[in-house]
Amino acid sequence: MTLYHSATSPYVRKVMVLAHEAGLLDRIALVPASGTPLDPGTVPVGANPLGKVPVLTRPDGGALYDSRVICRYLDALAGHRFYPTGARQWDCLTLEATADGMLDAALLMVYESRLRPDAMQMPQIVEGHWSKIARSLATLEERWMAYLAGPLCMGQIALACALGYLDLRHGARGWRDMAPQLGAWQAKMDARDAMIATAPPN
Ligand SMILES: N[C@@H](CCC(=O)N[C@@H](CS)C(=O)NCC(=O)O)C(=O)O
Repeated sequence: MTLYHSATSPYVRKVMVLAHEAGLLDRIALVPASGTPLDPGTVPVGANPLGKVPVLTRPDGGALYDSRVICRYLDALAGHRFYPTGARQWDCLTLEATADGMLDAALLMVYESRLRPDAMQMPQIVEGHWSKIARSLATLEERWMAYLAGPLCMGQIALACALGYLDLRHGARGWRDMAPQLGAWQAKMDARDAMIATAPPN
């Protein structure tokens, strides 16, 4: 399999952390790729018309995107270990959706400030995106700590990657002050080999 990869993409990181945890790394070749909404750059748009990474091409030639689909595929290859069934199933999927939504908002904040010329900046949009993240942090802190204390699942991996991306791009916002229990959970996640091996460059 070939994974179109960017070392700073938190969506790629989700895939890489899962591949580490599932023992699938030696089956995946990495190809650097990156783009923005203004220019798909080196992202293979023939494989993913949305022009985003990650993209995974399979041995039979079919391409998979986005990160949630790729992670489901890798989990199936690994024997269905990271998406629980039974009572935890819907919580895991909701947690992954929450983490991905936080990531979407965090990435759009970056695009707003980096891609829009100064004269077209609209701080309200950036703050609106941050509100989504802040509400998610509050909800996770209030209601999700018991779930997060349970066995590792893809929702937890996605959340750890989302919080890592907040540190990378929005560290000045001080998310740990808003969610100290989550901060302690993240510290444990960050100590895992898979998280250390996939930490984004500064
Ligand atoms: N929902 C997608 C989001 C992927 C995504 O936004 N990737 C960013 C890199 S972090 C990208 O390639 N952006 C280019 C663009 O938006 O055109 C997923 O989960 O894979």
